Amino acid sequence: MRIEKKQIEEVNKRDLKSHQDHYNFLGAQLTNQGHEVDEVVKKLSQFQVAIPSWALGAGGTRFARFSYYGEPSTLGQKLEDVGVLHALTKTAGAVSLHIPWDVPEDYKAISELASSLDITFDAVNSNTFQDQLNQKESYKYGSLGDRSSVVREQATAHNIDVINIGKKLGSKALTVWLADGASFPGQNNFQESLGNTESSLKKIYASLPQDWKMLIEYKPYEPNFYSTIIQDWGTSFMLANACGERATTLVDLGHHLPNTNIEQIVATLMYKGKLGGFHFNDSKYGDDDLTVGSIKPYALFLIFNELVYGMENNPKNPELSWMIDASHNLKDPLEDLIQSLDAIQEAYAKALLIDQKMLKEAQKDNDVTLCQEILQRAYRTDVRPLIAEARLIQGGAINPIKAYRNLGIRQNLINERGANSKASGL
Ligand SMILES: [Mn+2]
Repeated sequence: MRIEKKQIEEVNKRDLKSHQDHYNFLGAQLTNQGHEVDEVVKKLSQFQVAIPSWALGAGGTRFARFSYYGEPSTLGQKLEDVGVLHALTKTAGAVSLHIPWDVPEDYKAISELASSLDITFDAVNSNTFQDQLNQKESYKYGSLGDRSSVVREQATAHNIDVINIGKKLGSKALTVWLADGASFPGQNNFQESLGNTESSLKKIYASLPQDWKMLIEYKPYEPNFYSTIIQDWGTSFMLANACGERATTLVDLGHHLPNTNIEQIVATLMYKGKLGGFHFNDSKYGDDDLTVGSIKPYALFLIFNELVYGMENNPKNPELSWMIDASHNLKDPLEDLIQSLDAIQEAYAKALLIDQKMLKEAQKDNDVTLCQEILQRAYRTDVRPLIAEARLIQGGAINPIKAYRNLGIRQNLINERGANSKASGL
């Protein structure tokens, strides 16, 4: 399955006039307000977000998994799906692999396929939250933080294997997320668990290539419900500092307790040059893994405000790894990912429209009302023509969901792969 450029051009024809009218109107307005519209569009077209290999099939809940037809069942098919997303949106130019679900059989073939689709390999993810077939030690009670040194060694060796696999594909980062924790008080000794985790991470870090980052993800609860060893940004930050310069914190939007001020966490980490990666999704109650921007788009905008400020003003922070980390139970996974990519671009575009100079002045004058007005003026701008323009100039679709449907992509995938094909993963 591969979308040809002329197929997209054909679909775009129908919307071209209307798009141009909207874009010209908005462009003139923004130019009058002092914005450099071409610059904003250029930034939008450069912003690439990695698609995780596990988001291409239907996810599940604790209760059931309802599969989606025509899911990719091989790594090659997963890359083709990312290729579809990238062809339509031009913002999904990377894939994030999960090991052991995505170990390539033929590295050369996989690398060639990825580059023919204009896709690079972003962070590789290790997995010590479940046991693999024929695995010697079980992760039932822990992995990198387990009280048994044999379990810790196995989990450490797995992470080093993942680095070696990523090296062969040109990846430059390892993401570590641990399920380690306790479901009941008294189950673990907190200080011992944290110490074990720290020393395991240091051993992995020692095997990290010089041009790689290690991304340490945190999460307050689940699958353990009483405590998680790396429960918050502070713990992740502390562990990253203990490991070294190339170890950083990864913020996953769903990994916070309700109402946490995530934008402030972003600012704090960037101030210290320690925000290394970002996982996009949305949530109402917990780690719900819903479509980006579907529940709290204003919070996403405020987060992007801090990201944009940090990227433009703080050279101390490393370049970030961006990824969508979502799961789909009801929607076509590819449609869901297109919606997420769109929401990310929308929040980014709006953040780029905040008049930083005027905001600084208003802050200096303690004009709180004006500060809020400046943010909300940017937020209330309908930026969709800018995003469509960014896609269009790169050969993408003006309206990717519409193009996806008009081109009958899912039906094509079902014809190719069959109705019953299933994606590996959760
Ligand atoms: Mn995540």
